[in-house]
Amino acid sequence: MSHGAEQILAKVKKYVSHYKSQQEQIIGLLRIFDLDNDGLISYLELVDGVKSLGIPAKKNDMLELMEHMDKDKDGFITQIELYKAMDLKPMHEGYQGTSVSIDHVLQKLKKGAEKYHNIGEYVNVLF
Ligand SMILES: [Ca+2]
Ligand SMILES: [Ca+2]
Repeated sequence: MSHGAEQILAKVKKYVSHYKSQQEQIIGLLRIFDLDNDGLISYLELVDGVKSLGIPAKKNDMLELMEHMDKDKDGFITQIELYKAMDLKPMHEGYQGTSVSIDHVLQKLKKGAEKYHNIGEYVNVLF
């Protein structure tokens, strides 16, 4: 990324850095940028958002920033792409993954336990 595009991104990051959680930062960004509320940030929304924050930006830098943020090049910045661009980890992904897998394991344990006659036999299967 060019220096200009990096500067714009750094200023956007700084603008939301007062939010406590990463999720709030992303929601804050969507409030600024996602003007039509479809959950995606288009190039025009990105340009308008940067303007509305009073960040001076050249067209080339904006195009480069869009290129950088729109990882799959579909013309829109999704929330996941936003997390990546802001160097944030999508917490909900990891969180859901963990809770789902624990549930899954518990379910498996319950189902499995019925099949075996004693705990020793069951533990042998598990480990
Ligand atoms: Ca939008
Ligand atoms: Ca995209």
